[in-house]
Amino acid sequence: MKFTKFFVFVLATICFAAPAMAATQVQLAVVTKPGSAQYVAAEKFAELINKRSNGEYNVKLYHSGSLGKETEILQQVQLGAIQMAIVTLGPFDTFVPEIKAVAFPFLFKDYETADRVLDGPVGKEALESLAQAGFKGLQFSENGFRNLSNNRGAIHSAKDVKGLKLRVMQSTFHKELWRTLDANPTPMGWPIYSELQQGTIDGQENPLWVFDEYKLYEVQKYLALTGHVYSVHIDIANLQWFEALPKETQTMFETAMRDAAIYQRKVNREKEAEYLATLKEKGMIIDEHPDMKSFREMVKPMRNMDMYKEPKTRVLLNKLLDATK
Ligand code: EAX
Repeated sequence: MKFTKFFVFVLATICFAAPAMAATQVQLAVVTKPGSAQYVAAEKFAELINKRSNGEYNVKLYHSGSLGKETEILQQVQLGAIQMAIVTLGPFDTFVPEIKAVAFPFLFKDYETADRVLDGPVGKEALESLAQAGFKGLQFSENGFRNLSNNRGAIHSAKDVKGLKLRVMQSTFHKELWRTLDANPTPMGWPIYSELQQGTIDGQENPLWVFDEYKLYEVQKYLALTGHVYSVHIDIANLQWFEALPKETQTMFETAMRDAAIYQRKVNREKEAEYLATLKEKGMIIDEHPDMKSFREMVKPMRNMDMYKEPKTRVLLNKLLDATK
């Protein structure tokens, strides 16, 4: 009797504990902190994978810069030191030049157009272009429309940007964009609170959630709702690692990331009005209707710049421009 009980106990331990013990860990990094847009997508993805794989896979999240800036995170995924990441598009363009086409200024007029194009065949093609740098592009999730803030003075039209010491992402495109607008752009990783506080830079540009989550209203006075670039995050895996997974696991990862992105975009959009209200309440001086015609005019020559002449970039940009019509 005693023996039988022991036997049942051992058997139960093996049956129930073994799958948990055997869980394969997947490391996923974001540069931002819990509560951020990247983290909301990452957390949802982890939850879905843990559930849908019945504990066979366990997604471990790294955040708050614990694995470095976004460029360093990309390098680690590239090397296979970690398997996955959710990274802002900006820093990708030093790895895959043509991906910058997706950030082309004023490309998407609204969220619906962004979803339609990025979830469609052209978006798929853009994701596939990441393979040349060793990335499996799984999905686009959302950072949001970027808005310009600064401490120097109110910015209503493009001419007010002249000489502004502006932090930009570590991105070829973003630097060029702000040069075209006559600002004085300095590429830096994230976060940038202390640089803004110390006045090393006058301004920066980011979606509204960033101002709230990172308390930028404490160190930035003027905000103009320029929405100049629809900023995405790209949800990636190390290509070699991903391709070595069983087919059905690959599908599970793809589907979970798609579902996580759809969920995260919805959350981001639903909260936008609330974010804006908070920034007003915190005393930021907000121009809700800057003269966007002046910005559009000034960035018009960009599409003929050298960086868009590279054939692959040109092709992708033209496809994107076509698809947004
Ligand atoms: O996602 O570096 C940036 O400006 C990003 O937009 C920021 O990490 C928030």
